[in-house]
Amino acid sequence: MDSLKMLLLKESQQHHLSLQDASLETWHDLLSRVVQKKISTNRIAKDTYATQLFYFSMEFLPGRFLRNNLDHLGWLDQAKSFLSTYEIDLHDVLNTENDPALGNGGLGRLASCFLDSMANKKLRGHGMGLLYEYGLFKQEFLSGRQIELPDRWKQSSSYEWEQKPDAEYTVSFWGKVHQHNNGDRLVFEYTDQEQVQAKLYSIPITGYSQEQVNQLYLWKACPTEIDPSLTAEQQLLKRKKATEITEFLYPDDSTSEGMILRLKQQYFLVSAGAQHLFTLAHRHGGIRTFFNHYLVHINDTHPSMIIPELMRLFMDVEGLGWDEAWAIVTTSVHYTNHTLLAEAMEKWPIVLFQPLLPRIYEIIVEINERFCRSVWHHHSEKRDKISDMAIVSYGHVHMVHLAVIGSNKVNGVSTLHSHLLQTETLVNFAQMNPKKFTSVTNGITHRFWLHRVNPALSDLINEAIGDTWLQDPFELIKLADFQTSTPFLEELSKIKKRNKQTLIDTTLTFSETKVDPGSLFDVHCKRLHGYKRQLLNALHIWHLYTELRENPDRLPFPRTFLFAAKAAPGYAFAKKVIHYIHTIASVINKDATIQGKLKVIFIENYRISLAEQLIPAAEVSEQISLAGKEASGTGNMKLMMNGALTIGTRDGATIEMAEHAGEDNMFLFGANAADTKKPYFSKSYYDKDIRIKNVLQPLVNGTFSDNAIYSDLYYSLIQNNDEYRLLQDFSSYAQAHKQIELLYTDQLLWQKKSLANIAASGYFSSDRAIEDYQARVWTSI
Ligand code: 26V
Repeated sequence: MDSLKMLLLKESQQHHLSLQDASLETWHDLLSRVVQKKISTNRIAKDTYATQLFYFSMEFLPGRFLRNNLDHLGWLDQAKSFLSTYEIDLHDVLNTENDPALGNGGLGRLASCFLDSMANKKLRGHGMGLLYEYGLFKQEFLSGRQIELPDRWKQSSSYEWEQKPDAEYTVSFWGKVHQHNNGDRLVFEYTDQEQVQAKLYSIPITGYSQEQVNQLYLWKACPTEIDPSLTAEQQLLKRKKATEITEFLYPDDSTSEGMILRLKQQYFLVSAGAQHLFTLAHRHGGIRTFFNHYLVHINDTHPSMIIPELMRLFMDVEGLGWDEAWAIVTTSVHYTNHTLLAEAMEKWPIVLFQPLLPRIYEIIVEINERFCRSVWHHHSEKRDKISDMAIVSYGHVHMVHLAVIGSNKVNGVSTLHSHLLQTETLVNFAQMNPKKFTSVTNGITHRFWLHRVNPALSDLINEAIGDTWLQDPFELIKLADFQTSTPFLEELSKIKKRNKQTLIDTTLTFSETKVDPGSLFDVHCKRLHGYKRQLLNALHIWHLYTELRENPDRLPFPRTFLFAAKAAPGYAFAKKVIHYIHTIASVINKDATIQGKLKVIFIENYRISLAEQLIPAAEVSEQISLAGKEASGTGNMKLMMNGALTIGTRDGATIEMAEHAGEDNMFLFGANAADTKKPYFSKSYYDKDIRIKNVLQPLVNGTFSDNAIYSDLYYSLIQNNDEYRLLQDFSSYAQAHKQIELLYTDQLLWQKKSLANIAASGYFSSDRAIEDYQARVWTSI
């Protein structure tokens, strides 16, 4: 077998590259190409006809590829040593790779963690998404304000996406549907349609064994063939209308044009994907046995039009009757819900939907009518609920209802979230068909989020319990035996210190603020959203600051609060919170009277490669959403796995983390989900707690600026009755922080609790989540 060195030399000769003066990017390209070739030869050898799962998602956040693949091929050490003969550091080469930021947050990263676990568990499971030209925006701060810059992630160093020339499909929008009888079957014809070409790209997803190489399939929208009858201007317009479909992730949908573009994206993904599955089905035994060969999973409601699109293909193209088509679709499709927030429940105005997707709309109307009729006849107890459960009602198409009605299984992503889904949000559906609903608590790939991002900790674990945990994360529980071993706990502490220093040297060097590596690192990293309550953290920091101004000795050690978060471009409140955090940071960080006891840093441009640095350095993990709002959270698991102690509410998967690690190894506080149903009057908390008054007054009394720059934050909390109940939890949050401070002075006990968290984190591996999906949802693979 050729060594990596031989392959690199061969490849460089073929491309006439001189390795002596190759740039880091050139090295990256070269390594990528060799790795790709190696993986594709493995792939050909392993193809089988077993059932395949297609995981449809608008988001994927795979992180950088090259490092993962070198590791999986067992080539990391060879690469390091070969490059060092040219005085090149492999790290520098790997760092040139841009993150494919084809996602927004937890939803996208979950999809990528699942792909990793499926490949490692040798399941045939592929991703199906869109190849966005621009990733999620690049965030910069200008005078404390977020500005959004385009993320041209493909333009510089990137991993090569392979185009599949035999997979091209036409996706059609608008136009008129004409149907007529041709003998015994209906024939559909369309006129005046706008057509777009879908081209397929893919990247292999590997696991350690190399026995199963899966694919992340991404579609790119291109114009169909040039029509010579069009003027140059018309051709340009045609090109724009096609390419804009896969230009951006989540284009602004505050206008009708924006909504149409979103709908086009969603339909484009499912139509191209479904046509591809039909092509594969025809190759492998025909479409009538579709469900023996293919499973479709929809990641949230964005791809739920796969249901009417499959119906269209089965009926209009293949000539199946409704009942047979419906039976196949509702056997093959499964749906995961990822949020209960009303604002994220997708619904589209019929006036936009119907003209854009006329045939899909017809099919949805038929699904809806059949569903409503069956409720009327078979669930008479729900007759008065029909309009609330309908897909088409109140002038809108309700995508959650479509997804539920057309899926075989529906699941939430934590025990609490699934419970709320079944007892509140989707209660009528769950009562009618309880067996359809299940729960699968999310998970994260421990190979990436522990072994890869925290190699020192991974080595320590290997020394202690061997390396079988890499394939069986439940093995991590064996670490609990080391809770009484002082040398082990001291080693754990040293690793955390080194990770903190690395973060300081790599990421925080760009900050003007000097951070003490001996300070307690408290990390709040996730999307910026009202319900995630970054503002609660910030208000508490201001409270801590006022205490320190009175008595800097109140804290025996310094604390550093680190934030990293992107706000949706149109979300004014979230952007204001970013600005507020910058403002308090600038006051606190330069105030000499507090003797450096407190530092606040907002790190720019949160993304996977930053999370890789930040999470291993965290000592405290902020999981402080309003109970009942965070469906699961996955950052909570990543931080736990890296030994951070959680300060958190009883929300999402944090509840289950406490069950596994023990409540006394966490700092739980605040109202629970049931409490949040009780009446609430924020002003009463303001009136009775002087600390709250003291932190809120500066928002409006000119402390930070002459104009009322933060009055909107103030009004949201007082006049608008504090939708996310920050004031209700302020006191218990402050109390939990006091407990953190107390515990941190006993380093051995701190490390013991940290180890308890790492040991209990195996349950939160996506390997376990995938096993649960196999047992409860995808029972045929
Ligand atoms: C909804 C919308 C609606 C309008 C604008 C753009 C947009 C983008 C994404 C979404 C779906 C949000 C769903 C989501 O990301 N949920 C998160 O899923 C994670 C994985 O299950 C979970 O850990 C988080 O708790 C949950 O917030």
